[in-house]
Amino acid sequence: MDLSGCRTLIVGLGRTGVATARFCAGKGATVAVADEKEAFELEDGIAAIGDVSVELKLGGPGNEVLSAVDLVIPSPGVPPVHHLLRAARERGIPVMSEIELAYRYVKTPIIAVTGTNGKTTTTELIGEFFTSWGKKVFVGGNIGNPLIGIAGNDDECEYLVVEVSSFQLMWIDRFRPFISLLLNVTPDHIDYHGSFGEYRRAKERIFENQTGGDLAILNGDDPEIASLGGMMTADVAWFSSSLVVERGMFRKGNFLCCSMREGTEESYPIDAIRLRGNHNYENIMAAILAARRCGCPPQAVRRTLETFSGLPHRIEFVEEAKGVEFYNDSKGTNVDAVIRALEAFSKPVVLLLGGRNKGGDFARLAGSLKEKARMTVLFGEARHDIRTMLGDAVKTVVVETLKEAIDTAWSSSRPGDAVLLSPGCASFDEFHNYQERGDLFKQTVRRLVEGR
Ligand code: UMA
Repeated sequence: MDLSGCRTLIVGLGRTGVATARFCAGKGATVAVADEKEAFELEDGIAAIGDVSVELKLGGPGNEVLSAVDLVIPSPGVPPVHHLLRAARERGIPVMSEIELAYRYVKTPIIAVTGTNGKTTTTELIGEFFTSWGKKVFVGGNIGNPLIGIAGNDDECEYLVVEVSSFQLMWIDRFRPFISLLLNVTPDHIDYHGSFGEYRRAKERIFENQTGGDLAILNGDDPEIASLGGMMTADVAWFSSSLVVERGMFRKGNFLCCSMREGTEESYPIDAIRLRGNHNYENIMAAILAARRCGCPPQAVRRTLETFSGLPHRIEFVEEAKGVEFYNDSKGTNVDAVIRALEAFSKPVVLLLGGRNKGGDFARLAGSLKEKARMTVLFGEARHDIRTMLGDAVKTVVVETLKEAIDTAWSSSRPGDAVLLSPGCASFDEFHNYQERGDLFKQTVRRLVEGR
């Protein structure tokens, strides 16, 4: 693809927009960036653009900005119904996501991971397997460092391991990972996609350009994903925590077993794995399948599993005080993530839930709450809606902010409890992102504990 002289319009000046603008300008394109925010709200983005020649169209420009444009590149957070994207399609102007553009320039094989939950852990774990094997890898994508940042400079990498979101997959055309992983699909981002069906269809696009010799790694426990198996053009490997699978990985007692190579026994004892929880064993099996397909030796896999302790903001242990343990799962931004987090606990949980709802059905939590939670503390914009959806499933206290929720949880908890922030909602009502929310949780808990 030749961008030289191409008149590009990038929509959104966040991390993706900045990296894409710099890339396109470097390839000789004429670059404009549109954003609904004003300059004073975009200081970081404008500073990161630096001295690269970019025309800024800020404050929510109208469709006139499309008048001399050859290519539109939306940031992931820009919904498909956005007026600029609609108008571009009506005018026949190509719309392409950043991962599609990056794909046109990379030479290194791509391993792409998607799913509603677990994609960051799985992506990082695959990266760790390769590092332990002594390979040079790029690990990025939706994690925070966009793929476009390495595009054209990937000569030294042996693999590119990227987390991809439904938002990014919406706008692909030829994007073809040589290994694609779909971990699970449960309702999320309905506000963006319009329906669960559309969200699923976007996720499934990760396989659409794969051919024989490529590998699709699928969750055998998810009936909807399982039904995709017969439609794949790529080779298929399965992972399952409930079934024995012929080609893939499965859980047998205290072992994760691999049945990829006929006649060989390959298993990984769960006792030697640092990560905990069934959801993590699923992520691990999917990651092992990807790494082993590339030839990563079992010794490198085992070494990594013994030390890899997970990521910040994913069921992250924070502190223990007066017999109460505090866990930060700020990345748990949908109902299914909360259910998975609760599954990881055997002690009574005081659950902090709330923020900005993305269309989640919190009534689905009732069963898990009855089984696992002593009480819930609801906070943020969605607190009253969640209260209504939960009914009387569990004892509930409603407060306004996350800080108040932490105070309430601390004063209501008993020795032997776990206080868990797994909000099931986006953070944007109170914070810039889930990291900021998780950091505030950790700081506040540590202060409380110091002042005990
Ligand atoms: N904007 C508009 N109009 C809109 C929407 C947004 O102008 O209608 C502007 C905003 O004013 C802002 C910019 O677009 O200035 C933000 O763009 P963005 O929301 O796409 O954010 P980025 O900073 O580019 O971050 C994106 C991903 N964000 C989303 O998918 C919402 C980041 O994933 C990703 O790490 C980053 O690219 C690098 O690839 C975050 C995320 O929450 C972590 N992802 C979701 C998830 O994991 O569930 C999908």
